[in-house]
Amino acid sequence: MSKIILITGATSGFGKAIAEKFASKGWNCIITGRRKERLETLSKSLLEKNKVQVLSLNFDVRNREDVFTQLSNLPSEWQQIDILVNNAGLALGRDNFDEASIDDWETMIDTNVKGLLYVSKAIVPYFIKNKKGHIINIGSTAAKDVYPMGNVYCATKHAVDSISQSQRIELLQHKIKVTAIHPGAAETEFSDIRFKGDKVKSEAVYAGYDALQANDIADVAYYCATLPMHVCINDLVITCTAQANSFFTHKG
Ligand code: NDP
Ligand code: 8X3
Repeated sequence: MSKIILITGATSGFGKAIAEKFASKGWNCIITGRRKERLETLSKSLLEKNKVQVLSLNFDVRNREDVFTQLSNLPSEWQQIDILVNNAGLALGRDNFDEASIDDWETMIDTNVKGLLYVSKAIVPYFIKNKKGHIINIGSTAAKDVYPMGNVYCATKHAVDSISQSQRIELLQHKIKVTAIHPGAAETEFSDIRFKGDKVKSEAVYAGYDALQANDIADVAYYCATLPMHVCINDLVITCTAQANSFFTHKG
């Protein structure tokens, strides 16, 4: 029987690449995001290319009621879910603490932390009932280092790191694996969103070196997801070769 993966934020970047990777290996995919048209396009392409089943769910992870309405009563054939990838997330702004926008802070906290908690809480009951499951949380190098003008984005990713650790401790009794993948700078729509469409700023982030690509993260997620039952990658930091950590990237 085909395995099932649910990916939040599958309309772009890592989430889309993860859906494409797993579908190419025959996994049935539950894809989610706010942009309905993109979900429909991705769903069509996954079906055409891979002959897998796709369930497309359109919701905002910040909306607690919608998360539980959409996820708590999955059609029975989708309830044997194997993997949850908590990927939906964003950075907004790169400003000093005194100048940063409180609205941006709230959006990051609501999406990266509370959204991840809501989705996990809605899916874990299936894992417990099925006596199997694997949560893959997408953190960041910003979960490991705090960099200047990263304030609340870094805080949300530190929260993802600590939530991953506590999920691992508390869900172990149910045979649920928890993996946190912490990527460094990767060329997706991330910086376009962070800099609110300012192309000069977003393109500068990836200039002068070979940044990670979304497919690199999809490959790593697939590796983590397909290890034997008795093996779990708990915490994994991945950067492009040119990047040592949040502070040091060798350009040129
Ligand atoms: P993208 O902007 O390309 O993709 C972000 C995805 O998150 C989109 O599919 C978007 O879907 C979804 N999303 C954002 N907000 C919400 C929301 N409120 N509800 C539902 N879905 C939402 O960025 P990446 O692929 O790069 O980012 C994916 C994850 O990886 C994020 O958690 C990010 O913090 C993390 N990360 C990114 C790095 C990078 O350098 N790119 C490095 C380290 C970590 P939609 O807008 O349709 O809802
Ligand atoms: C995204 C990578 O360096 O912008 O999490 O924090 S970084």
